[in-house]
Amino acid sequence: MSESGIGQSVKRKEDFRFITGAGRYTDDINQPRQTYAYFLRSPHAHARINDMNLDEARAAPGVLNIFTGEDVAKDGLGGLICGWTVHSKDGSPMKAGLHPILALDRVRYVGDHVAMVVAETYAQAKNASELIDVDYEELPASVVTATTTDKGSAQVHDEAPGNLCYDWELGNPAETETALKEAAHIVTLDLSNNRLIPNAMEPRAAIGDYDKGTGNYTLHTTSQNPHVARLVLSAFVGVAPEHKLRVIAPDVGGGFGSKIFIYAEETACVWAAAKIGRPIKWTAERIESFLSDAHGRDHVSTARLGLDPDGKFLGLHVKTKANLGAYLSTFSASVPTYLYGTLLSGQYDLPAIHVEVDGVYTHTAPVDAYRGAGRPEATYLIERLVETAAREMNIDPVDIRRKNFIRAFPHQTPVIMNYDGGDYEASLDKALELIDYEGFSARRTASEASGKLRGIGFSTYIEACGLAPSQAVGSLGAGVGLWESAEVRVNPTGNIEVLTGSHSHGQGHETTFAQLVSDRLGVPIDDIEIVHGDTDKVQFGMGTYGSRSGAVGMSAIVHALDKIEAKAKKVVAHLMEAAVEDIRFEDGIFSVAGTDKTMAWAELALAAYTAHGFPGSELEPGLKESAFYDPTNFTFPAGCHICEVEIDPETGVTRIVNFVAVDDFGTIINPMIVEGQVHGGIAQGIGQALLENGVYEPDSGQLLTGSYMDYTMPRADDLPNFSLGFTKTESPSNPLGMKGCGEAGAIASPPAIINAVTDALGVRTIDMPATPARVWAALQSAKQSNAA
Ligand code: MCN
Repeated sequence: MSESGIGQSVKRKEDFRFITGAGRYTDDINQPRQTYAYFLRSPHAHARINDMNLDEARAAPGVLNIFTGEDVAKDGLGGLICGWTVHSKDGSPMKAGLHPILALDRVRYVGDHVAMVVAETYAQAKNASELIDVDYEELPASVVTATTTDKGSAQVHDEAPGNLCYDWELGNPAETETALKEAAHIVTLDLSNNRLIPNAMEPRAAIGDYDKGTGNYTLHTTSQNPHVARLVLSAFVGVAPEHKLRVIAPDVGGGFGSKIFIYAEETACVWAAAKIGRPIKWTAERIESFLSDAHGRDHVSTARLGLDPDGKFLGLHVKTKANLGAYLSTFSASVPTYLYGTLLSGQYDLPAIHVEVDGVYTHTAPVDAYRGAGRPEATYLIERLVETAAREMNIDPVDIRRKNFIRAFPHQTPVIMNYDGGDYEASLDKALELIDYEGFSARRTASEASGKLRGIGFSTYIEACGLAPSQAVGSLGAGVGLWESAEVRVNPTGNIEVLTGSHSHGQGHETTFAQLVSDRLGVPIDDIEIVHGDTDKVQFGMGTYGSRSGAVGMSAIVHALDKIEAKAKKVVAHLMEAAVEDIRFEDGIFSVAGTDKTMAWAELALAAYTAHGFPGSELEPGLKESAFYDPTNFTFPAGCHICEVEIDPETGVTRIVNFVAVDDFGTIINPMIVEGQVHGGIAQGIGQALLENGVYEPDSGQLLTGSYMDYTMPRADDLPNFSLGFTKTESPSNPLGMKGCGEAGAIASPPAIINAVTDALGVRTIDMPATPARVWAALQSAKQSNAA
């Protein structure tokens, strides 16, 4: 096996530039004659704009122009779109109000874009914005997920009466009700899934540029999917024709979903650059990221799980209200529906499921995909129910899972997904061994002796990722198919450029993708360049989200490599005067079967380009192939996370003392990178379970957690050492047998943590984040009810 091939923990090629400060992020780029934009944002959650006086601001030093929603409308630009259409129970499409680039007559959340000031310097633009006199007429706001559809709540969009965007359902209501009626035991839980604010290290940024001579626009932006951004900006918003717009997403410092979406700021920068006749740069201040990056989660649910007397699951009913915020962001409609309801079967043979979701508008920032998107919400719900059922029925949480695991594949769930393979027992067994489950009661006794409460919690999760199968996603409402593309260019000197439609913003594609090519062609990893993130260089591609770049992006490369190898063999056969069927290729060397004739990779590459034709054959010169890959199914990573906590009853502080994660990601290309992905995901899961919470003041709609002083990001000392393990069942839906790993940690870990906390406290449930204050309060009320 090659030292840099598949399965090797190759150090990340990209890290040299990142750790030496040589990365080139959007904010590092400066254009000649560059100007700066500042966006004046709404201080109100809901207000009518009666008038806006720009005179004083326009006269301020350095100001070049100020744009408002009226200017955008005058140019005939469309609003921002949602690329996924969800239908209500009655078959009607979701109700989407206009999502203007700059506000027209109304603002709908604190942070909504009111005007764009362009000036010579950023400070001048910001100072001038303070001189804009906006006559706001404040209106009542509807902020709270649970009550926004109540009668009399303030309306967010006239088009969506009662703030209902859609009422969607999936599964079989009658079968589920019958199953629940027949159940010997029903567990009912009211659960909320807290609002999260993404917080990538690099805030969003954009530089719009326009070349008068050619009529070409260029947008540098912090995007996870530059081609999709170009498509939306050209076909839907109408900023520029697609072939006249180049979108470049250079190094991007993390996205976690929040940089999939097409936002107002980048749209405005590229549009206004033509008006100013100079490049316009904007970089978000951290407070702007808090206010206007699309947030994640924010569900309230009631769920009922019915079981027979032995603890076998019979039916599940879920009713969820999902907060979509003030406007539909690019993928928002799909998150609480097809990325959520379809995973509610978990790892279990659950005969009947019915899920109903109300997607609701509120006067808060838009809510969209954030690491995991939909699947963490589903996993949280089902894993909390399962653990609670085990406790209520006095069954060991491990046994109740074993009793209900799916064991035969393919398995058709009642909620669309067809699981193609897996071995849930294997990951559970390995996790139990790693956590030393048998030793838990002794550890609990030891904790008690030192005045601490110890608890253990499980999460046997499954997710669907490798978001792609175009036919499947199309039938569920996606506006575009989600395949991926690749082009492999072999240069005459034998080194290789791979152009991929995937986008790396922390996942290490420059390394793992090169490992794949190195493994296949026997070319050293340093002779392989992964090119991505520039619509002028790379063919149309769909970008990175839904843990798809391995399973889908790399599979496209495999298909292009198949074609490269086939063509190379033809060239070798011609040059060696042998039959193509007799050409062998191994470790970068071609040979002719039954002879000692060989040809090295570099010789072949040179010959492919320098040959003066291939007389007597129809071969074309050159060695460059491309492929578009569209898988037949999602991939289904699954595994078992177990968390052990120790709680100080005096302070309510929870410490994670043991965390085990055993995951099945099929074939693993780079174990070190995969472990890093799992670590990052668990860190975010711990953040959600114990620390992070996006909170709006319920009446005024002010974001109370708009900075790191109030929004508690997990830090190193909040995290334990993770103990990781892997099991392997190859995915049958892609040629590498890979399953995505990028979101698993964030999906699996929150219920394991909350199951551990509730176990330690002996309470039925506690809301995320389980902060010391909440834990302490839960203990006090448990004490009071015990005393009563
Ligand atoms: N990989 C592997 N073997 C596997 C699966 C993956 O070696 N069986 C490697 C891949 O080649 C890739 C990495 O692991 O280098 C992640 O692959 P994959 O699971 O396919 O996920 P994507 O590359 O599509 O990345 C998206 C995913 C998502 S959806 C979010 S959100 C997220 C995540 O990745 N955002 C991230 N991880 C992130 N990591 C960083 N640092 N920054 C983000 O914004």
